[in-house]
Amino acid sequence: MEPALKRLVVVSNRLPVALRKDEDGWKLKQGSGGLVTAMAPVLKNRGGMWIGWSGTSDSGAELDGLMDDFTEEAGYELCTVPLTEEDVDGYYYGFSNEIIWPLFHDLQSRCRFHPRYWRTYLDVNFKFAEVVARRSSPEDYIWIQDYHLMHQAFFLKSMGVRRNTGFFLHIPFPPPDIFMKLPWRAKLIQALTEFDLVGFQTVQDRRNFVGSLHRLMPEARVEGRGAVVTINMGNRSFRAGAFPISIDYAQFSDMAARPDVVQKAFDLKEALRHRKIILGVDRLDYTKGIPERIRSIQTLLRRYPDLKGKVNFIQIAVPSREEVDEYKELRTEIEQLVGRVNGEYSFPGWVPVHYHYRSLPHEDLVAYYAAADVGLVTPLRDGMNLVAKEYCACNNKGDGVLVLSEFAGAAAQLQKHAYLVNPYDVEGIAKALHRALYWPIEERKAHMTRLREQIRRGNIFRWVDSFLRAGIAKSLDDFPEADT
Ligand code: GDG
Repeated sequence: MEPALKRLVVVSNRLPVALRKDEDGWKLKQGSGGLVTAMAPVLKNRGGMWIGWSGTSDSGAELDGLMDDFTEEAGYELCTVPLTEEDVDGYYYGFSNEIIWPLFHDLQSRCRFHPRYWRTYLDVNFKFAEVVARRSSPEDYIWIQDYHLMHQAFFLKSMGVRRNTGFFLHIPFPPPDIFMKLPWRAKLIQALTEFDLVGFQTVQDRRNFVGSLHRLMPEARVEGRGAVVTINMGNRSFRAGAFPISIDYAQFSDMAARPDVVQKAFDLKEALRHRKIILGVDRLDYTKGIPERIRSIQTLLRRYPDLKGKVNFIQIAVPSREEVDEYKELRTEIEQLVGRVNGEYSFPGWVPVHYHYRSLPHEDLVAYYAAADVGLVTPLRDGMNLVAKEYCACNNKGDGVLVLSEFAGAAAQLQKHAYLVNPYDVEGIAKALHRALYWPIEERKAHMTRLREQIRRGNIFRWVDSFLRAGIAKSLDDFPEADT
């Protein structure tokens, strides 16, 4: 008989806290992302644990004390995996961000396939697995997050440690022709088959994974249909499924309705003289399609002179991986493009593009979402894209339009009621924007209402629940199908 699940152990590259050192010493703050919000209640109820890197190579009694205080307050334990600077360089900046990140986003020309990165990736995955083995017990459910830790089940098994393991990939899984470029493709795909459950954002990602699996491990047989399938490897089997991640809908929608946030949104509109607002919000990353988006705004103003002086495009770009050259170059490219469009079209009293290179406080971000007439979300490729869902959740008036890249995972779910565009097609985006800005209010409301309802139902709590159910269910009959 299988043991009953006692605790949930979440494993991710980073712990769900931010550490900062000032003149008085270390400070620790709980992270505020959707993942933390969704996991925290489950971890608390089950008395679980989160294992990850603290974000610093420093250690000592002061940091341990802060972690203990956190455990007491949050109701679940934090457990640090100590990493050296070399580890972080090869495993995080190297293998994860210079190989897997671009390759899995179909941008293989940006990959640097250094063998050293691969070796460090394995070493660090081994270090994580040692901590997981030591700090968990056989009844625990081990939920591993994302591409940094794809070898966890493999190493646990090689140590002879039996655990029920689930893995969720937050980024896309590429088509087989792209995956095959990876020099370590066979080892990596085999490592993924060692998990008991492998979760993807979309059915297409799962299909891509199965496609590569068939090429590299021809003995694999897929059984079943629907959101979760069983993959039989001859001597053992595992499950693979699509679990589209989401947001804490109520938290966003309620915040957008708060009087102080409504006031902030109004002040923003007032400052822009109640012109139409098109909004883009992204981490500054080359997968997000920001330069193409700015070019589409340039095309919009060139093609449709009626919009001059009547519309503003606001781009919020959150600094990310700033020490990496490619990200520095991207920042320069974006700033030059913004300068070019503003140089070409501004006149006294109107600057078309407003560009913020910083992270906004949560309330301010929600006010921007609430004020925007169009949410413009055009990644070249994206696992899901939470911004698309957050924009809709904050649009309490229900009259906004979501213009969404067909290559975002979110498009698989939201395609019926979002305006889908090809992020490389700047003229197509310009046309979509022009239409969106002139769309009759009844139609906008009809589509936005459906989008909001869909996101409200398929929220982050449902995501956690459906993944855990699939992970813990003994057979697929015990598992109600996820909404894809
Ligand atoms: C990865 C996958 C997948 C943005 N600006 C500010 C701010 N944000 C927050 C947003 C949103 C988050 O950052 C970005 O999430 P995305 O999903 O859009 O993108 P990634 O960071 O690339 O996430 C992605 C996701 O994992 C989850 O599985 O959807 O495909 O790439 O939540 O709100 N937050 C604050 N100020 C800002 O200025 N406070």
